[in-house]
Amino acid sequence: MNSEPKIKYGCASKFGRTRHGEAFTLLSPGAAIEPNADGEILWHILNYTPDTDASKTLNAFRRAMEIWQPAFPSTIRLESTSDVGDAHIKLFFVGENHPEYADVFDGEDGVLAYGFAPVDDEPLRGFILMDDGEQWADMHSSTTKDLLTVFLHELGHVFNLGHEPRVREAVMYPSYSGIRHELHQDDIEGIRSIYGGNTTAPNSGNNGCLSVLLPFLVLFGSMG
Ligand SMILES: [Ca+2]
Ligand SMILES: [Ca+2]
Ligand SMILES: [Zn+2]
Repeated sequence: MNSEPKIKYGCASKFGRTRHGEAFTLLSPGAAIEPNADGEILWHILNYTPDTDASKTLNAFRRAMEIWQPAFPSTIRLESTSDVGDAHIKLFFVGENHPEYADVFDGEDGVLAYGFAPVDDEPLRGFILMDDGEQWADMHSSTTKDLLTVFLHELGHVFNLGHEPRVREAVMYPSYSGIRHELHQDDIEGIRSIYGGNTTAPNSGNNGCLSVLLPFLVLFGSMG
């Protein structure tokens, strides 16, 4: 069975096939989130989906950080902040009544979310945009998408990981097919190649998905 998956995380269709036998891909080689002076990479939730209790979204995002944390060196800690101005990573649900919703998202299924690489010339670096045309929940079902699974994947992009179409168990596999709550060694090696630790050399992807979201620059420009 080789049918093309119908439900994708953002960016999937923009990535060319990578060569066989190489490791994880990076969105923008050399790019990384620069921790603050205390060694922290800080996250902040800008809004919540109406689909479920805010506490469930908060818990899922916090859990996603806890799952990624061991891939980082002990000198870097993923922590929350109440000050959006200090945040490296920002979560935003784009609702269907958002003025530019239809330019970016597509309602239920299709694209689920976008995560933006930490490149200097990307004004949305650090943002995770979630399609609220999906029905979000803290579980996967025939009618709901699992928040934690999608958070894990989009955080990979925010950290600068690209897609890994050759490793079906990887968080960075391009399509969503239900619960995936554990990092694969390929995901861990990708993070170590960026933030420290021994690993094999990556090959490069590209960050071509970003141009799709240029309309959002206007809307987020005042958020600092
Ligand atoms: Ca969608
Ligand atoms: Ca929704
Ligand atoms: Zn993706």
